[in-house]
Amino acid sequence: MALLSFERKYRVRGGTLIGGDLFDFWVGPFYVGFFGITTVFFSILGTGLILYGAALGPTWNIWQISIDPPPLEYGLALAPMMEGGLWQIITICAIGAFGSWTLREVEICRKLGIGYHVPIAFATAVFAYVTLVVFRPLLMGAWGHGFPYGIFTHLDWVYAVGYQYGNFHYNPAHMIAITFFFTTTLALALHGGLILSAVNPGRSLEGGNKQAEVKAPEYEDTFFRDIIGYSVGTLGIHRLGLFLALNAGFWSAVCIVISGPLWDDSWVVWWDWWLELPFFAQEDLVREIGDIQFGL
Ligand code: UQ2
Repeated sequence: MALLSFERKYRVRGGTLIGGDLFDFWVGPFYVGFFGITTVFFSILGTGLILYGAALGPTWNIWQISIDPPPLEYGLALAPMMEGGLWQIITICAIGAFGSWTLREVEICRKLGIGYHVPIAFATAVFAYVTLVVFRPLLMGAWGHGFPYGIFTHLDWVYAVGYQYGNFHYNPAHMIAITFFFTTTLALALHGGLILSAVNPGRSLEGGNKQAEVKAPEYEDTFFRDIIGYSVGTLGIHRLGLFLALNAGFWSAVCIVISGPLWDDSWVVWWDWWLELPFFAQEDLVREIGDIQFGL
């Protein structure tokens, strides 16, 4: 079915989560809905407040502009505007916009009668952000533990928090998250490469210099059976891809939320449980490895 006639078929009333028919319409190609309105509202308000904070701040240098969370002394209280209050309201706007966008995706899925995989994927990224600026600050008792909204200042924040826990690469959840990020890029590179190789196969072996015909999915399966004896399948690669990507975001949230609330020492030291295993617990060895860790 051509796209335009398909749009006529699916652009039907209903499927909304809130507001009934009130915002159930399209503007050009865009579905609006109640959550389209709230997305626009929170985005404009949040962006406006960032610009307001920048205007009151010391610099227009794009690299140095920063909207900072309140000092730790404010705990979980509301802070004055120029001492983190702006950051608090901007954070509410960001979560309002991301949440609205997620629910607008849900409404579109309901109209189309498709699964909720895309909003679930988006919500996982939102969850990682909310973990950084809400859940962890709540667990640690101060909004000041959120990260600042600035290009260089957020890098400085990651640097400072990373070294606060010794060497963040020793955080086991961080290790798992990184492994999922890398495996996601491996899977997407394999998948993108495989699809393009089948759709754009180049010149054929037998047909002289003739352009070869586009290949069917059997060829994709066969490539991987030939090379590693296994094909995960055309549906399977997408299940695998979604699984890998969701886990990358999820373990990122875990690795930061356990840093502080669950473990406030160096992540290097966390691995001492290994040295304390019965068959490994020899005091001289524990001391020796301890010395190596502290560079003695
Ligand atoms: C595959 C398949 C696809 C693919 C890819 C594979 C026909 C078009 C990429 C191969 C993927 C495998 C074997 C899994 C690799 C595992 C990890 C953890 C990266 O078989 O089916 O569909 O795109």
